[in-house]
Amino acid sequence: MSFFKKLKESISRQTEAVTEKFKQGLEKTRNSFAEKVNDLVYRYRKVDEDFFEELEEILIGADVGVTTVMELIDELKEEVKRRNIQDPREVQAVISEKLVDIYKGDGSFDNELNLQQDALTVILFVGVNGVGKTTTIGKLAHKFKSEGKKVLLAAGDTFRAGAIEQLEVWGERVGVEVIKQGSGSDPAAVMYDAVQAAKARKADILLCDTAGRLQNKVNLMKELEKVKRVIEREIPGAPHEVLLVIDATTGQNGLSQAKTFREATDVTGIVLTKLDGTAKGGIVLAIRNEMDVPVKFVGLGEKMDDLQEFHPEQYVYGLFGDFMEKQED
Ligand SMILES: Nc1nc2c(ncn2[C@@H]2O[C@H](COP(=O)(O)OP(=O)(O)OP(=O)(O)O)[C@@H](O)[C@H]2O)c(=O)[nH]1
Ligand SMILES: [Mg+2]
Repeated sequence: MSFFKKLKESISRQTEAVTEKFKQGLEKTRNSFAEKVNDLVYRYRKVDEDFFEELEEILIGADVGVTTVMELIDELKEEVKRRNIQDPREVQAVISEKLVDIYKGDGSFDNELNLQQDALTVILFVGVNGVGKTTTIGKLAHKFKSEGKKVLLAAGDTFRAGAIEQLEVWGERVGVEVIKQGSGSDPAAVMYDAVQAAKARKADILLCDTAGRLQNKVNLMKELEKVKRVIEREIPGAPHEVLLVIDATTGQNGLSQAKTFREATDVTGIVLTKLDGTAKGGIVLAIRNEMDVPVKFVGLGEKMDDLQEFHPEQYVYGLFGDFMEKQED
């Protein structure tokens, strides 16, 4: 079976609406990155060094990350040799295939959330200011609620003016309760309250917001540790997920922030927001490869249902699907 057929088969496990979301959200990246690859494979007559050099530039330009690009190019060269590919247009399918492979790695990678059965699941959101933590919490609350789960939000950002109110707006919009204290109060105390409330109300999910900025980075990391300890003490094994939120539009910069966070706390997954706002959506692959933490969700817009579970096949199809359909004709 061709890779394209396999790709279509695996995305057909999700609804058309999901496929459409990925396609729309990836429009900017598709228009630059995928379009350039397409142009490249039609422009060249044979698969030579120049071809690979240009491809390398395109990939780096899409923020795939130098290390990942080198690896990808090496594997592509090997594959081209092995399959004796002469026609550059045939390389496009191999590129798509390798992008999925790189993401999936040895297959041990899991984008599913660690949800507790018949018990409270606590999810902590961390990340620098403005990346989309609060918005992601609102979107996820909506998703869980529409699945019939009882959701509670914890207003752990007591530092930034307006942060508590922003979470409350989401709480109202979605119809879930927000546990809060006054601005400037101790976030660890807010978390303590929130965990007690979640237990008392028999909630299924507690989503905890945190500050993205404090006086300095050391304080921020210390505060996160403290918040985490309080949750752990109240519920052994919690937080069940620590999701690091990264803004895709900040590219390689976001990646280095992510590394700082990973060093300070045990990050269990990444939420990559604002993919819709960047032409450099290759950052997904750089994160996967350089962080070794799965991207669990991607933000593909500002609306409530614009947060999607990340599927590498949907991603690659969203980028190259149209071009591949044309080639198949
Ligand atoms: N286009 C787009 N915008 C997004 C997405 N996710 C979040 N945003 C926007 O990003 C901006 C910042 O989002 P917040 O949720 O306030 O970010 P935050 O991390 O909580 O920021 P702080 O509270 O300051 O630390 C808002 O205007 C959101 O609407 C996304 O996936 N796509
Ligand atoms: Mg916030």
